[in-house]
Amino acid sequence: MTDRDPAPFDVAMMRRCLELAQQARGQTAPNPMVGAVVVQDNQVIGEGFHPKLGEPHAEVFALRAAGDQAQGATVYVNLEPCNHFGRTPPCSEALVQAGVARVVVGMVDPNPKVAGSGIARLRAAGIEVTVGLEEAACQRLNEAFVHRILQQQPFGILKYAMTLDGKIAASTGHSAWVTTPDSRHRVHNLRAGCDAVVVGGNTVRRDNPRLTSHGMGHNPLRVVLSRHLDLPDAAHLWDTTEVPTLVFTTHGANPEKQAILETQGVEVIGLDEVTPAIAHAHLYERGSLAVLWECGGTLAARAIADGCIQKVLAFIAPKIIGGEQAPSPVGELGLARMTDALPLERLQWEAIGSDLLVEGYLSTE
Ligand code: AOF
Ligand code: ZN
Repeated sequence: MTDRDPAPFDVAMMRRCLELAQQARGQTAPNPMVGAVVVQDNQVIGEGFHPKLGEPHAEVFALRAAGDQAQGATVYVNLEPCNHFGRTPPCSEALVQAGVARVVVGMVDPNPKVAGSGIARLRAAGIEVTVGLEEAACQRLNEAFVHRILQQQPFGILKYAMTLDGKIAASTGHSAWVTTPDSRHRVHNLRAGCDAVVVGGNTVRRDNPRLTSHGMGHNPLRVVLSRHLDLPDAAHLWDTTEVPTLVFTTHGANPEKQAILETQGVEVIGLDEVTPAIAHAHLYERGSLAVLWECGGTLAARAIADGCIQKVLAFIAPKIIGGEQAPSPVGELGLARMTDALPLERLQWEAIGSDLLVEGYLSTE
């Protein structure tokens, strides 16, 4: 072990912070997921996480749990403690007041209101601060928050399921199911970590999906993009008793249909133009961090062209459906040469039963 290797105990405590943070997965938007642990003499004496917007931050819960014992303790937290009066007072001050001796931070908070000032405040008070422990895992956990804060856009994830020959449905349009129940379970779990899930009118008409997390946790807002509002009168998505649905359409596209949807509790927003970029801008205003695009190829191509997709999750099933007219995951992008193809970075491959999940990020270049 070199001097620069972090102590295994510190690593374990930071991983515990990440675990705690994820207890609020899908519920913190537009805030990040944060967990904190207070340790005295190698014993955990307080833990906490940020449960949702407007509630105290992770450090406050952890310090409360530790009480007076926090004096001289080490605090672990996956995101730099804030140093501003937002909806809550600064955590930096709470840490100073509690008299902690050391703070171990996973990553700097990219929020311009914080951006290193929390760390500086702690150091100015004589607290020893270590920054960047398990940084890659910390960045990944809050990748949507980081993207939102820096780009002022939600973080877009395109998810699709296709056969080995690259089709998302048969040429008849039939698509239930491409992948195994295990892969679909994984998608339900993915939805639980997202704030909104988006489809186009075609998906509603053809598949009548529910787009819920099927009891795996938080349910995202369900969003439909439909220029003409040529949607069915009855659909699973119009059952808004448990999960809300929002439809973006063109101003005055179909007032009768709009009334039918609204009486079922669906929110309908008329826009000058229905584009992925405009939908994303609205979802940003509503505080969304992660937006999951589960649409067909035409809309997926438009979302990519609009810069709405940062990450791709492709579930690939080992079967062949064939069909010249069978749809594929991404429609026309206007790319003429293979050298123009959009490369994915930071790839991960995972076998899920007989299916393969390929995950990667669209290059920001
Ligand atoms: C922390 N600990 O647990 C979280 C932090 O509106 P507020 O007061 O909740 O502040 C939100 C900002 O605080 C958010 O954008 C991010 O920069 C930081 N989140 N900071 O010290 C936490 N959730
Ligand atoms: Zn804070």
